[in-house]
Amino acid sequence: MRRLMLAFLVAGFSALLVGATIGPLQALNYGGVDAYPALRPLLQSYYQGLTIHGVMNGYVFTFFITCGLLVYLPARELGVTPNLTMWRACFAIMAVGALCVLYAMGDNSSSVLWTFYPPLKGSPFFYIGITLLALGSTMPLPILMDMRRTWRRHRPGEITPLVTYMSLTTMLMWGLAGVGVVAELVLQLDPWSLGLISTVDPIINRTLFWLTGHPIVYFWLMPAYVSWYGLLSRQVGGKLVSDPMARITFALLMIFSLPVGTHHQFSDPGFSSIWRGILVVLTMSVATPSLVTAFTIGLSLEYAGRLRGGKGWFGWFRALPWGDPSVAAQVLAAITFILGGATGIVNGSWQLNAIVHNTTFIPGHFHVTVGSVTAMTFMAISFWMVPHLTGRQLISRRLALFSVWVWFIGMTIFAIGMTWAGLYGVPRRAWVSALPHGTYHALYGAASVPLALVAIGGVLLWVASYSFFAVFFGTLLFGRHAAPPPIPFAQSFGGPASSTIDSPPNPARSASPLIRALDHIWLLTGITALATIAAYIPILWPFLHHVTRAPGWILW
Ligand code: HAS
Ligand code: HEM
Ligand code: CU
Repeated sequence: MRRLMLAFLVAGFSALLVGATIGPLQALNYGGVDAYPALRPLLQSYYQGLTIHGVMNGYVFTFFITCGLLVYLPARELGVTPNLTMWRACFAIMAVGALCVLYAMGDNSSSVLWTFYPPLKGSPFFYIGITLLALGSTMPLPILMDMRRTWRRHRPGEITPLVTYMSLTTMLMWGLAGVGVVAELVLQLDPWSLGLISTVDPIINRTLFWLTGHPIVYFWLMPAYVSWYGLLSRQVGGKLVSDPMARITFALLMIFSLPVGTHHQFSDPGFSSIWRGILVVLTMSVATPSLVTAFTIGLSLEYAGRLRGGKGWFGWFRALPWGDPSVAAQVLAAITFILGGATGIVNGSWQLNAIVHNTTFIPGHFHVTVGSVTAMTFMAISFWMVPHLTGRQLISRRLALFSVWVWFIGMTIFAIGMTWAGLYGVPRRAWVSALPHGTYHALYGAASVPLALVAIGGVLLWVASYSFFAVFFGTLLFGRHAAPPPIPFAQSFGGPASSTIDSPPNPARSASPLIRALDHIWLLTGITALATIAAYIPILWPFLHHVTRAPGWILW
């Protein structure tokens, strides 16, 4: 089990190594530096690089880490062995998928970006690879259900332990969400790329993509929350201040993630403005559990800081164990999410969306969500998990600390630059540095300060990521042997004491009726499915009655 978990970690971070090598080139592009001519024949175009960056970071890195973590942690929490054959199959299917997409992106046949909007047309290897990645990434769901069933047989009537509950709701959400992109791929893009059908409908496919493409951002976020709620409070020396709040957060994230996908399509034609208004309300609803998280995690940190002797308004914050790179990474990640959340709320407000859509404001937003919260929390996890799995000590805590601080500073400068430049109308996904010098300045001169920040942030991120990889791979290869640390499962107020399969019975004493109701995962599944159907029928209906038939385009 440990070796398999380690394989997931190594595969995930290897993908990040590729993605994080390319990212700064894109930041330099916005700063007016065109590195791409020098990179031929490795990369033929900016868009080939951008596709590799988005796919490796957004799909391969996140999927591998999450599919490892959300099986390993519950297995340890419950004291139940997961179905190892299925877990291995999950790894193998995703690995084959990742190799297929790498091949398709590498031979410059599929520069379709991470959203692969048709009518842009890539090679069959690309779409089949993504199909495998998507299917593989849902496999932890049956593994988790099976482990929970075994655990329940031994502990009838008890409430699911917290980490398992959070992992299960995450995977259930993702299993339901996957229907959109799998339908898009299996019914349209796979047969289209294989030449079995000649045209596809771009708008229906975009809608199916975002049915999965919005929930994917919570599939990136929720595993980080698993660590914040389930482990961080222990790592800082305190307790989670509310177990029920964690459960409510996950249940709400599960229910609200799916119906809001079309907030990525405010600028698309063809569906009613009433629905656009409803989407704004739904989007604000999906932000609510994160606001709850801000308070619950904030208070848990404060509680620990005061236990450690912190006094006054901010003393608790300084008293946190900042010398622990895993803690520093997660708290710094949480701070960046304040900007990430605020920009998300701007995006979700229909009228403001019209100003920021398709500008660099959007990548600005998501690098202080997935690029910081998810990436830094996963790094944080690796800092205790690699020693836990291998029995090797981190080669350097100082370098680990350095890497997360520089990542934090670099990502913040980068994101401020991107969001600010976006307000000047600088487009995203644009190879602006290839423009003649005068044209670049004529078009984007007004945004020169923010664009310089983007480039500076990018360079800092190179330093940060290579420092991190030195620690990660260095520890795997050269770390000194030491006793492996245990998993820092947190205790919490207001929840059932967590219980492994063989610990003494633990009657679910204090669980409120609400928490008991939330433990009925089929109820949550039903509500989510109904809300999603209700949200999507009125949007898809007009599209299905005005089908367009587009042949493929290859623009690179
Ligand atoms: Fe987003 C576009 C709306 C969250 C990722 N988003 C994107 C894209 C990505 C992405 C990748 O409505 C672009 C896709 C593409 O390529 O086109 N997003 C939101 C909203 C939220 C949100 C309302 N996004 C995320 C997360 C992501 C992510 C999370 C990845 C992990 N987003 C949008 C919209 C668009 C969009 C529109 C489409 C834009 C367009 O036009 O294309 C919310 O969930 C955010 C809620 C978050 C909060 C913050 C809570 C703060 C916390 C930290 C507390 C701090 C502590 C530290 C505890 C309300 C939890 C204590 C220390 C102290 C010092 C106090
Ligand atoms: C896009 C830079 C890390 C996910 C971009 C863009 C830039 C960038 C400048 C926008 C390109 C454009 O719109 O033309 C960086 C830098 C990083 C980094 C400097 C530091 C190493 C990450 C991480 C993730 C990520 C860690 C996710 C885990 C994405 C995605 C896109 C993107 C999904 C969208 C690609 C698209 O528009 O098709 N990145 N990034 N990036 N980045 Fe990053
Ligand atoms: Cu979204």
